[in-house]
Amino acid sequence: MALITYIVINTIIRVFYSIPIRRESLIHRMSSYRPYSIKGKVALVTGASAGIGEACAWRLAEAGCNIVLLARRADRLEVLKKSLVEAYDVQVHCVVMDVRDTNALQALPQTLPVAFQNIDILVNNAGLALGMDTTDDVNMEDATIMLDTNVKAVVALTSVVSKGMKERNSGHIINISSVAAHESYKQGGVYCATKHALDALTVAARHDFVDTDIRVTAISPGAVKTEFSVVRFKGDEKRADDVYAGIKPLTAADIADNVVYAATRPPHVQITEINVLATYQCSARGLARVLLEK
Ligand code: 8X3
Repeated sequence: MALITYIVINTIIRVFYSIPIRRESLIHRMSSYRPYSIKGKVALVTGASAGIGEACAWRLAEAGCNIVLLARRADRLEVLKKSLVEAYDVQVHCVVMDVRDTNALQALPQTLPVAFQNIDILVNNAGLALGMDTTDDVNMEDATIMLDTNVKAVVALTSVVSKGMKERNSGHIINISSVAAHESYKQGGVYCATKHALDALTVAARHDFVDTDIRVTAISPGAVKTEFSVVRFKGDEKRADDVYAGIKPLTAADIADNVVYAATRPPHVQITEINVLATYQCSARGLARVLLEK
């Protein structure tokens, strides 16, 4: 009896003390997981003069990337370039271009300074929504701008940049997509169609590059407060603000964080997609205006 009691107590003591020891060693082993360094890589960001693009430029520069900033607004790009160089001592090159200029886009890599020609990380961020039209009343001018910016430009730039990536057998294509890539909503037909197309392009690229070291990622955010809604509602700030009323929307920095996360996973890890919504959001139009009542 005494022997049995001894064995039971002994076993309990051993189990009790071994749990924390095993936990500690597990924590130690898990904390040795290292993100992939992208220091010295060349990252090209489209739509870099504001919002998500600008936030991506900051975070990628912070991670040590040399950056190609591409956008239409030269003055904003120059200010951003100066700030990035001062803050992180990286190389930055500005390209003032409208991504709807397909010829200029396709000629881009060769026209860059040599140090920037081998693009390692392509962030296809430039994109917009214009208006909220019903199917029977579409503004074709707006529709064409959305299709050209959100789809055609991505096709053209990704094609020419990925050619170099394939030759070097390395690179990462990161497409800034949207919750609208996965669900369509009232008065959003064309915008949702462009983001569905971007999803198709993202998936197809992964198929095309499956036997290479190239990674392809889509980041699909919901309600992010940037110039997006002001542009969609053509300068109507009140309508734009109403989109985010009563919730705490995502910020450009939140999405840039997703981009950096995907880019800094070890080379054998391919983040296919990050779907991110605001906390009081469950779908594109499923927003609980919880903070309005507080
Ligand atoms: C932006 C999100 O819901 O306005 O891509 O389409 S939504």
